[in-house]
Amino acid sequence: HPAWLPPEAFRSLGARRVLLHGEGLLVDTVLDEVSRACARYGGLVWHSPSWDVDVDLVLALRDAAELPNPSVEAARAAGEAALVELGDGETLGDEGFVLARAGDVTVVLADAPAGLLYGLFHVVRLCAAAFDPARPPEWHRPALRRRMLNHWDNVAVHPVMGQVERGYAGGSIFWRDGRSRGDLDRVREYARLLASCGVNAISVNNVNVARTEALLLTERLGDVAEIADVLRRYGIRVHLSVSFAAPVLLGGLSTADPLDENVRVWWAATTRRVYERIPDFGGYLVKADSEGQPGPFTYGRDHADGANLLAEALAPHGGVVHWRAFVYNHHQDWRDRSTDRARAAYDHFAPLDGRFRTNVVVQVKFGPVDFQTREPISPVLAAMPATRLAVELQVTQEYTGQQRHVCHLGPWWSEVLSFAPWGPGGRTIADVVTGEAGAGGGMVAVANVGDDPFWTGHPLAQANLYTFGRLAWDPRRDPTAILDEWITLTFPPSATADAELVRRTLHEIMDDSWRTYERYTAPLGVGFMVNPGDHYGPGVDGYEYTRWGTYHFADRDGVGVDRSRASGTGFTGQYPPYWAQVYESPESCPDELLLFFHHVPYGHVLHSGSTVIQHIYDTHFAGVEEVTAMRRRWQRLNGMIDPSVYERVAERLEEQVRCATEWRDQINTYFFRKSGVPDERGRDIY
Ligand code: BDP
Repeated sequence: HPAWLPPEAFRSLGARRVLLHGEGLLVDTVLDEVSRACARYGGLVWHSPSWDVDVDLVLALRDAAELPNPSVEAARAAGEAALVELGDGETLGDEGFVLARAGDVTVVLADAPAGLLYGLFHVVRLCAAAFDPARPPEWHRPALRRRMLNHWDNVAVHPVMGQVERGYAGGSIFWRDGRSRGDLDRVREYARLLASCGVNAISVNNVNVARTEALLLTERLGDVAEIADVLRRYGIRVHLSVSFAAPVLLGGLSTADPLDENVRVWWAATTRRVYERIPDFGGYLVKADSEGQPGPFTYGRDHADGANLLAEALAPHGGVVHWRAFVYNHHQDWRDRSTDRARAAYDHFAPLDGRFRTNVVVQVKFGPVDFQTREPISPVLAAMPATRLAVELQVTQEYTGQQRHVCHLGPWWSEVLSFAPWGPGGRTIADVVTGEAGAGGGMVAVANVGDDPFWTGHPLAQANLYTFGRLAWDPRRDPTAILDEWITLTFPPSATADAELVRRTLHEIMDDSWRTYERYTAPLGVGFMVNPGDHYGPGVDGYEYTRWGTYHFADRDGVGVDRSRASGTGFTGQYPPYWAQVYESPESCPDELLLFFHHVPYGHVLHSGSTVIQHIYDTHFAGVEEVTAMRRRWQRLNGMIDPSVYERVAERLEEQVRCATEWRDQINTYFFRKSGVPDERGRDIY
């Protein structure tokens, strides 16, 4: 299964003499990794030897016993000194490590085994640079404690959604026919990939919990425990999506009311049994009162009551509940312009700030609507300073090309994370999720992996998974630098490849691919315009007269959703004053979000100087040209990389060109027919 971390990525490490010092499950994992690399490339590895050995790399726990080995002790002392110098009073924590040079030796020191594992993967990423005598010391520690993926995997195939809801990479790697697949090798490989980019938590079943999935909490807990045993070896904890109605569904109670004593007792007992089987179980993930899932509203309770019920059951065991803020009315009347789906999460959750227990993390989609290619940042993230908030991203490309299109999402996520909701120069979303502003709750993303031979359908979509992990480790990192790491790890130099050409070509194709995707799809932040149901390809009026609350309001005069306070839904008022004001008027609203916030005439002049209608035409023509260039560039790599990867990407680029052309033509024609305004440049619009 081609992925980053092929054996060749370990070439530099595998040729060394390595000493590993410490005990524990994750230390054994490190030993296993290093041994395999050394067996392949001729290096040697010692685990806590009692005699003196000559080494190039030391990976050691700081509190491991002293060794009768002067060069190792010297390396350890150098690592300690570097730590004092760099650490500035900070500690390495459970997952951090320091990397330093001592004479001819590179040393990685950590306080806990997970730190050694992350340190090992860091050495792999650095390749030969890890052994550069001039390399200054460095230390690393994740900015976020929990870096989590949510799998929307159904245990059995769902009649409409298939096995993996919004999955574009085949079936589940965990489940088949209502049971665990039993193929734990694949899960182990996956865990390894995730650990190498820093992910340390996964929920293994869909947030839409049908009865078969609900059973994982009780009858089928053994299946979950098996998966947990594998993930644990790579420092990953397992979490479960649970049904709020579980006491009724599974426990035979007549109610799931969060304030009912029997319900509380049921959750406490059920949760205790989970921890008996899985002592390091992470916790629950809940989608409640949303798109048909049960929730506290049924009993006249609010979402703090609901979340606190589960949090109370988890607290004695150190577990957390991730409670999703994706709550809205999906039976809206499209004729009623006074309601606005964008307002829903804030309206439901902001008033509850301060009422959630400390082991509740409110998990907020990055935008107010639903994972669109472009949306403003959810105002909920700035409205709940006393609540632990996690931002939820979507690695699976539901609205961004479904892993048939190249769409590298790193730059988009970085924009989300660096957004300053209280105004430029102020605290950012990265600060909110790390806890530097507010209570801090982490980063979560919907996974994009399945049992496809390339893991993610489109081999280049693996970069999104890798990038998510690395941004969750450090939300302030440059996404292009992360992409560069992924390229180097995935396509290490080989006899047949010009590594530099491969690298350059992939950057040319991927760096700007999210913006390219934006150019040929729904314009200026208006969103949707996708085919209803499967959400793939253009569906210009697909959602316009439906109950889902996602409209563009295009008519003969103009397009866009008026969300201003002055004349619209008032959504702009959910932002802190700076952005409330910027978004309020079409004059100050950024171009890329104009149609999200305003209904404007087609002749409205953007900050770019173009009119809305001409912008639509220009970007749609440009988008298709860019995709055609991607396809041409990819052809350069024929013969240089794994032929199966080459072919798969080539085939998907064909589809991307086809689909982008369809988008261009339908969007351009739609707006031409609505507006009657011809393209200034006289290109073909039908
Ligand atoms: C929407 C998806 C739907 C998910 C929902 C969610 O279309 O399949 O169940 O998000 O986040 O985008 O729960």
